[in-house]
Amino acid sequence: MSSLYYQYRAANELDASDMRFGIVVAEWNQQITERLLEGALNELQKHGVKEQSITVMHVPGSFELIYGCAEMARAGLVDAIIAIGCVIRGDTPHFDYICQGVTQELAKQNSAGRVPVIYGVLTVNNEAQALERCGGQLGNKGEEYALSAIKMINFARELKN
Ligand code: DLZ
Repeated sequence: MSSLYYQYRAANELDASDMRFGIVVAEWNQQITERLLEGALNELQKHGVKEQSITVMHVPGSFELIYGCAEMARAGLVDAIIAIGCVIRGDTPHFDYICQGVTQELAKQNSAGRVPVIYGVLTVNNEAQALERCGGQLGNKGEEYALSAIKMINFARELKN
């Protein structure tokens, strides 16, 4: 097996005590995004992340996650970024433009390879679907975002070692 083989680790084996995280949170649909943030913070704490190693910044809406994450990466202070937003379908095509814009631009930031950006944007048809995903029947997706961020930092570190 190659020495570059990425080692799979179960969630309970992930130690993130020396990792730094940036979290950019959209204020639109705050009743959802703040719960996702809470889920992410709880999960990071479970894996030993120090409070001072987490930078949380807010932007007005999901569209501004693009600039927020790009600037967070440029600042060079974190090992991974979690973008948290919630876009709820409305009566106009706005939903599609925001979702496409954010998804494509965050994808580009990932392929630029500066730091991994975790896509924590719920794109849902209604508020009920969002509530199910931020602490309801389907759990809190914020926890998954945090785990993905830890795993991506490990991925980058293993490539460098
Ligand atoms: C304008 C708008 C609308 C209609 N819906 C949402 C939404 O469901 N979720 C979200 O995060 N942001 C929404 N926004 C705001 C845009 O993301 C953005 O903040 C504005 O278009 C200003 O650039």
